[in-house]
Formats: sequence, structure tokens, C-alpha cells
Amino acid sequence: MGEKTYFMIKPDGVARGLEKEILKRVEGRGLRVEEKKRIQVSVAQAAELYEPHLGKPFYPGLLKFITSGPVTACIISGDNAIASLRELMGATDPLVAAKGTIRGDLRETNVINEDGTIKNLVHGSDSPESAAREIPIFFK
Ligand code: IDP
Ligand code: MG
Repeated sequence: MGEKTYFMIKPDGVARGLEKEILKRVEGRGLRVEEKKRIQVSVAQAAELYEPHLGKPFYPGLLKFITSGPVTACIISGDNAIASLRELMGATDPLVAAKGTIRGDLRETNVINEDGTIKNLVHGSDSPESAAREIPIFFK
């Protein structure tokens, strides 16, 4: 059963109807969707999730983007789930994300919001510490 990680389909992914396709890829990787719920992220949750980015130029836009519409919040489990899911997600910038990755394959033509935030479909915890911090923000 291995690790657990926090995974989220961001507002752009939900709005474009990509939840099924994205979760099919997650399961195709041998990972398990333990929990899944469609939610509206509150400003408080967004601030907590992105606390490590506080002070960066894109931070205000990031809070606005992630609270701009519904997301699908998930707990994903499996062997090496954190690194495995990050690999499946691809690079932060979809324009450089590799073929075969979620961000690379499913990106739209314009990957930048009006305020400069990168729209990249998905979030995944980047370390065991991040996963332990992020899961309880969305799952009590
Ligand atoms: P990650 O999502 O690949 O872990 P992070 O560096 O943790 O990337 O950044 C969090 C989110 O903030 C990214 O997914 C993206 O939406 C946005 N972001 C990151 N870097 C930039 C940037 O340089 N400009 C605009 N938005 C950014
Ligand atoms: Mg990150």
C-alpha cells in the first residue's frame, strides 16, 4: 500500500472535463484513488496549501486561480506514490512538460492566466513532509 499523497485536479482541469482522463492515467500507473471529492477551495485552505510560496510574485494570482472554481481533491496511495505521481504530472510549466505526462499531453494552447499564473491542471505533494501537511487541509 506504500505512501499516500495529496492530489488535486485544479479548476482548469475540472472546467475542461478532464477528471476522468486524468484519474484513468493515475490508475494506469498502478496507483489507487483512496478518496475523491469535488470541492470549492476556500481562501483559507488555498493560503495554507500554498504557504511555502508566500511572498513570490505569482502567489496572489495562484490563490485567485485555485479558488476560481471547483476542484477535485484526492488522496492517492501506492508504492512510491509521491514521486510516481509527480513524474506522471510532468514539469510545472506545461510547455516544457514531457510527452506522456498529464501536463504535457493535456495542456491547452494558452497556459497562462491573465494575471500570469501558470495553468497546469494538477497539483501533487512534492515530498512526504508536504503530503503529511497537505492531506489534512482537505481531508479531516
Ligand atoms: P508544482 O505545482 O509543479 O509543484 P510549484 O513550484 O509548487 O509547482 O508552484 C505551485 C503552482 O504555482 C504551480 O503549479 C503553478 O500553477 C504556479 N506557478 C509556479 N511557478 C510559477 C511561475 O513562475 N509563474 C506563474 N505561476 C507559477
Ligand atoms: Mg508544488
